Amino acid sequence: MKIGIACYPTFGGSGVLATELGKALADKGHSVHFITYQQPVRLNVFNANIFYHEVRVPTYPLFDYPPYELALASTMVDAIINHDLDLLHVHYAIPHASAAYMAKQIVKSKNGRNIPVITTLHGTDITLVGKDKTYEPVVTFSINESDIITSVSENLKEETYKNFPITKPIEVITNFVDVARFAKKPIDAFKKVVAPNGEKILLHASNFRKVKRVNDVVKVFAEVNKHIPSKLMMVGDGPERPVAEDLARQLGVADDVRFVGKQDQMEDIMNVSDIFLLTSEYESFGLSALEAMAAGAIVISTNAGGLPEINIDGVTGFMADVGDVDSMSKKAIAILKDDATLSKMKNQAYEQACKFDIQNIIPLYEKIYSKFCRLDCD
Ligand code: GMT
Repeated sequence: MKIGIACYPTFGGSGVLATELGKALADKGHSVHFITYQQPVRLNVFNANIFYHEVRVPTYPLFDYPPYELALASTMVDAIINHDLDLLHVHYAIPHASAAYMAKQIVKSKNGRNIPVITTLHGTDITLVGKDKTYEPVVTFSINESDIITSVSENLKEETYKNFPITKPIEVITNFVDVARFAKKPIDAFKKVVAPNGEKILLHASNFRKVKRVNDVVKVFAEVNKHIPSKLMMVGDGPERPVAEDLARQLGVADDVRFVGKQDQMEDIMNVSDIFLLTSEYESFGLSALEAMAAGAIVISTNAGGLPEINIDGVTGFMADVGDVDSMSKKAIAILKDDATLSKMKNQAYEQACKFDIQNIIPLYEKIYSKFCRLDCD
């Protein structure tokens, strides 16, 4: 089939997921057309089935706010008509679902075709930004106008019904991970650079926004570090990074914490890590935690949102209430002192990740797409 994918091109989970989905579909022979303002970060391969349509937003002195959504809708129309797309799959409702609605109406008026729109809800488009009164009417309308709505976890589906008057069914298709990519042998030389004396390695990766509570990550680590020779890798960037760096200095652990910024080779970093820390106030799913599990790290997380759907307390890691730094620290210290149980739980984390392997999830999207297969589509 010929599939248009609109997403954010950044390191955020929704963009990563959309890009990995597009790459996998292209590998299976579908033509995939990415429509976004920048080459997606995970679109790092050449594949003859992948096309990229850049959304350019011309500026004008009158525009304090250049109208990205209009440029996006126009680029969608161009891709749909000139590449004869079968459907449009948009990731993260804002502004992709409303732009898709506009594109659908324009295509209908131009050539009478009713292009199917699939909207995948990812998290903050519902739980944070979407329910803000400023956006809510447009978000509700455009979700309801989508031909199919999917969400990445059961929890997000519930949150959507709770916060928006959605009149259609929402299908849960969970996020996925390419286990074959993440489950590699750790690179010893890399491990030596991070932990030269065989220290345990803790890891956090995110966009360092408030919702991630990165200060809790640093606090947990500072406690662990008092009892266990250890290092903390902080991957990613965002508004809370300077605060977390300050806190690491205040707590006297700055020498054992590395803020390494945005990284492409997440699998290599995750492979050498023992514990992935995710202290978020909310996660619809927690894709980074799933990737860490596929790489063989256990997860210590909060029990917020959809995290209990992937992290099984006492099996693949541990969970605690949001803000319960004490409990997360104690669990981390206990498991890092017990190599046999740590190794067993790492295997269990890997097994759990396998249930979310890309090979199991892509066919679920293909099944949805096939509902819109035209006579000549393959
Ligand atoms: O806010 C973020 O963490 C980024 C955001 C995104 O859309 O880029 O992530 C959301 O979508 C991811 C992929 O589906 C989920 O794994 C994250 O849990 C979700 N983030 C939140 O719900 C906070």
